[in-house]
Amino acid sequence: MPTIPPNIVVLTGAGISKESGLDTFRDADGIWSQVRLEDVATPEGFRRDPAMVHQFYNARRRRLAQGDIEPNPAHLALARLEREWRGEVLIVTQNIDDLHERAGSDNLIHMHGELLKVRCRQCRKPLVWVGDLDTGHACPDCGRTGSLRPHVVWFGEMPLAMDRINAALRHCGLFVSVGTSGNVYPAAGFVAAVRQAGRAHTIELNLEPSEGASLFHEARYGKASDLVPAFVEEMLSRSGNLTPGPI
Ligand code: BV8
Repeated sequence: MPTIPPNIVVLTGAGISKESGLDTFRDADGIWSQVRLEDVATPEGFRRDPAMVHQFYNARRRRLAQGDIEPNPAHLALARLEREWRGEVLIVTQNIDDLHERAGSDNLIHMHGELLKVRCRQCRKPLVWVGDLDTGHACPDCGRTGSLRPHVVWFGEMPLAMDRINAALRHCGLFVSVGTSGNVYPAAGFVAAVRQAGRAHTIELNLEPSEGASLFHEARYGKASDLVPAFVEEMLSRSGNLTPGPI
């Protein structure tokens, strides 16, 4: 009876995009050391000063569009794992950049939304938007002016596709966390949910121990662009006898 390879869920955070040139949030030079979360990543902040919030996301959209921002070997390795693994590989990313897509990943959920999309608060439809956004723009669908906002999940808002994510966590045989500090819920609670389901091996690949490090069966510390390609190579080289367990 051939071993059925387990389904894999990979949670990624800002750390996987750091070596592509994008800032993380909580590193010493991170985004939250430059602006207050309450001012730019909450509905209250947007209501208080929409122009400031648009400026914050416009700057990040412009940065992402710059030629030096490319998927790094970690993004590329996860896309390879999705292509070559015989079970399902689902990436759940907290990131709003498009580097997983540009690396070739298809089975991907942006649980905190996407920087290159906006949505109308009236007709709620997400729209691709690559340039600057401001309060003077009208919704291309309903025509209302000033009703467009970044298609991003702010603090106090429900992350996207949670039913699909929770089902995948319950049924996976391997949960991998890459480049996240484990500070933001519900993503930070995923490893506990997987452990509670009692089926999966869990591994953390990060620059340093996350807040939830003690909950993982296994951990490797270093740069994502080193750790992730090596991990994927090991997984694919042992694809014949796959059981969730120490890699
Ligand atoms: C919600 C917006 C409920 C987009 C973001 C308990 C349960 C549920 C909720 C809560 C709870 N406790 C508190 C809450 C509320 C809150 C929360 O978690 N607060 C925290 C601060 C305590 N959560 C929420 O509000 C969430 N919503 O729960 O809704 C609800 C229920 C019903 C109805 C309505 C609502 C929404 C959370 C989403 C908020 N939006 N971003 C944007 O602007 O980008 S969160 C923000 O943090 C980003 O999305 C980011 O991805 C995320 C997590 O950060 P990380 O990705 O981990 O980045 P960080 O910098 O922290 O860490 C980077 C790591 O990488 C580090 O460990 C570093 O060492 C490592 N690293 C660095 N370089 C490398 C590296 N690793 C490898 N290689 C390298 N080279």
